[in-house]
Amino acid sequence: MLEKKEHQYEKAILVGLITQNQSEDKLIEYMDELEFLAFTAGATVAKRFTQRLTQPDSKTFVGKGKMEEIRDYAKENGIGTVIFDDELSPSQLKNLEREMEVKILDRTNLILDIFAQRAQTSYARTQVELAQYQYLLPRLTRMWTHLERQKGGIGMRGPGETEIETDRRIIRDRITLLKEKLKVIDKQMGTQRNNRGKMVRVALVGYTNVGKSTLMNALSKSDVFAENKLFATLDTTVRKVVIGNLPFLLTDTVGFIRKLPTQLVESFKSTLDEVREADLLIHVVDISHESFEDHINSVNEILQEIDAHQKPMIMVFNKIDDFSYEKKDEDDLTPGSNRNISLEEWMKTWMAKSKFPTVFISALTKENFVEMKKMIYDEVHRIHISRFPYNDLLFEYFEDEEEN
Ligand SMILES: Nc1nc2c(ncn2[C@@H]2O[C@H](COP(=O)(O)OP(=O)(O)OP(=O)(O)O)[C@@H](O)[C@H]2O)c(=O)[nH]1
Ligand SMILES: [Mg+2]
Repeated sequence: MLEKKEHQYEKAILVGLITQNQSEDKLIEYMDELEFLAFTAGATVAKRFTQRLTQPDSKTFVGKGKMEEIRDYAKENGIGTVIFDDELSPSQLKNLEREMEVKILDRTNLILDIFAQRAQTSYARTQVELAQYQYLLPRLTRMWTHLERQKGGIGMRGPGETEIETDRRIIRDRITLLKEKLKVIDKQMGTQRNNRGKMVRVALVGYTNVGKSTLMNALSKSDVFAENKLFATLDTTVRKVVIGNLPFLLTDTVGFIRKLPTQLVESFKSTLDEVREADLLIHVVDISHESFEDHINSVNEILQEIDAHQKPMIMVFNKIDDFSYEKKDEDDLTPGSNRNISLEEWMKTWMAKSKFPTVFISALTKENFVEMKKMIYDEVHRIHISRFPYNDLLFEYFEDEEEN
């Protein structure tokens, strides 16, 4: 395996398109996210290239002139990695590698690489490896002939690097094997979940980096890994939490992202089963992020994809301590942005709009925790008594001394 030393970041160029379906504002936002992904994977961004096209070029994604401009810039500045903000087709990837003679990555590849770096347990590693092979299979023709694979780094970890001569058959066999291995683990996990009995199960869901693990730690007084990078959590943690005297199980799991590679959704089936089988979802949102409403939509889309969109839900808007507001002058005629809306206005809007109980908190300073806990208690209690109708009198809500 190629080890990358800590703090040894590789220099990269980002490339994105302004198209009919993707405005300039959106592109900037997506490129910011791509840069964060690149940083998480271990790259620093030297320059961004953008181009206005009706649609991506079928051969080279960007136009020929733009491609040459990027190639020359990379050459002059000794940059070996170019990252495209979309999934490239196998032929686009092949053409770009041939023409540009640098390592070409796309969004999917980058996310897969982060997952590969972060996978801790053999279970997570198996799931990621399967997703990587599935990504690799249709792209095998590119094979890294002119690109010495010794270069290593992002996108070169995992299956691709072991043997250059790997052929489709070997990969197919490997995929079959991994699928069988996962089936066995899935079964074990299923049994484990069944053994947890009938306790109400609550799952934290949300976009990556919104504060799910931080909230999990705060609620369960446990110590789940949280940090300011994307996909800090890949494995699922389940903790017993008690509010008042009502116990339930709380699950923290992988965060979602716009355009989550389908290979990953498929491979992480069992991880996502935790969400699918939960009785209640706590949808955590980072309200300090300018695109938080897009994030909500992406999460809802993925919930729909895994058939978990009809569950009871609580909306938790997190990071209110970090919310920034830019008041706009009344005679300023430029169009407003999310930043020109105050927290109070957002609260009013979302309280009115949301079909679900909604609360605004800070997992860091624990602001509004009492309110949030009461909300969770009420929902869990409702589910609990529907399951154990005779048990109702056993439970009562009281506030935790610590929080007051
Ligand atoms: N200012 C502020 N920062 C927060 C709050 N909650 C979490 N954070 C920070 O946000 C970052 C991400 O937090 P995590 O808990 O790792 O987020 P996550 O949703 O579990 O992220 P993934 O596992 O990567 O999907 C960390 O740097 C946290 O310290 C909050 O209420 N306020
Ligand atoms: Mg996490």
